[in-house]
Amino acid sequence: MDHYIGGAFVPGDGERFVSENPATGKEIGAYARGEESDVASAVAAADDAAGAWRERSYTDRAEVLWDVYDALRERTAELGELVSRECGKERSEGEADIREAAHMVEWAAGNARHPHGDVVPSEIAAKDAYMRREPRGVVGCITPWNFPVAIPFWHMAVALVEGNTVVWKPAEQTPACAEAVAELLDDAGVPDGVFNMVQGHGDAGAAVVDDERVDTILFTGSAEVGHDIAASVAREPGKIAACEMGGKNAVVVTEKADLDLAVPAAILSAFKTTGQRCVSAERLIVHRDVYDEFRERFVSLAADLPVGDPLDSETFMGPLVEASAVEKFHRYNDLAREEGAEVLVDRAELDVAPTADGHWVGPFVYELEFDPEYRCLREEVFGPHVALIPYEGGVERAVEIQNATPYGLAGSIISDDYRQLNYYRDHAELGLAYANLPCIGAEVQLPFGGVKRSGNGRPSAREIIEAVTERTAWTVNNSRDIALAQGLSADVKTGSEES
Ligand code: UN1
Repeated sequence: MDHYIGGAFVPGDGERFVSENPATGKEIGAYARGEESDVASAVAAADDAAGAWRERSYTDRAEVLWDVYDALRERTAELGELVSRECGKERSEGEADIREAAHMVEWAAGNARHPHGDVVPSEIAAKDAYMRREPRGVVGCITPWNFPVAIPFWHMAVALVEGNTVVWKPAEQTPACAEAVAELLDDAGVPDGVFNMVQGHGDAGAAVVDDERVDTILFTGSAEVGHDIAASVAREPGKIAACEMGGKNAVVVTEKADLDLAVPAAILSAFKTTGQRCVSAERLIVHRDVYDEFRERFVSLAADLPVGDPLDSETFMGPLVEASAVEKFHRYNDLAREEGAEVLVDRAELDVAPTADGHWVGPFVYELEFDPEYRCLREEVFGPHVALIPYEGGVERAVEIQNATPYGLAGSIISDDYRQLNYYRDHAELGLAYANLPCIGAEVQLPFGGVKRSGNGRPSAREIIEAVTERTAWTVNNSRDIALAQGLSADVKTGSEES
């Protein structure tokens, strides 16, 4: 079935689109493209359900999610396999997607028994001052294909527990995963209209963004789309958007790095998920003193990483998600060559493709002296395309190179020197920073998002609460007299007739 609206799976009458396994080209399912009218029905259902849902207690709302949590835990292997089949991530990553979803649901539902808001002192002893959170209303969630179960729950779990109703437009590459998520919420007994899902493409997402009954937009995806959303939301008074977008992330390897740690950290950062995480590293900034050894070890691993069937336990990298991703990857590899790269590993066209119809590519690794003008060092490719950039001098220079992109999502420094770590901590422009680790693998209890072109707001975990709630500042007087703050006189002066 296509969409999930008002508590029921409903067929759409829009043009149909097909989801294909990126490793085999085989069809997984066909779904109706959501149209403006489908989005309008979903928003109407969410709007109707909002009043009753917000009246329930936090723990009551969380109850629905605990059933989802149990199902995610029980069905990790099965749902993880669906993720691997539909988006091409290797098996452990497919399962990690489900685990991350379960962690987010656990965090959000557990929150129902944690303090919400703050009690603050008042200037006046007889006054109580505190903040209360209220749901914003209808939350529109627009999510990417690369974490097709985890990221929807980043958005929706918190939004629902906080008392909002949801209209979700999943990625067009992963409709089968979206349907599985909708089934989980349906099985858990989410009340009709509280959760709605409309399959489809960017036009359906735009209809969610533009609907005036939608109060908050949560978006994780590309910078182009995120900036359009932020711009259109800014024109609508009262509506807000939290967007988390791409990156041109880097791992810095200083002359004080332990290369036994640096090399695997760089491999994982660049090639896990075939480079298709928003936090994947496409730049390795390596001190000249350790450069030759690092390059040799990195290149020999990259040249040999097993690329193949995501469901085969020997596989490190699955395919890219779709043909346009392969085309973009080749385009940026060509651009790197044009900009003067010395190519160190080129497995872009694999010698033996694991299947005839998959979107197969292998690692593309090159060396390039830093120049802030090079587009291949500034723009996101979203694939296994990585530059080795040697640097000389102190960690200050490495950080200058790290910051020389319009993005500021994730980054990592590999160093045993605490002064270098501290300099990086204080000067690298990042939303997610790592020391002696890959720059992937954030946990849900941390805020997730970036600075600069990478995002405004953090559409995940703790920080989502800010986007899906209003805070009402309450001041309550416990006296029969009125005393005002700032020494303001509370005297009500009498009229001038007597004088
Ligand atoms: C993304 O790449 O879009 O930090 C999200 C990580 C994961 C989430 C990645 N927990 O790598």
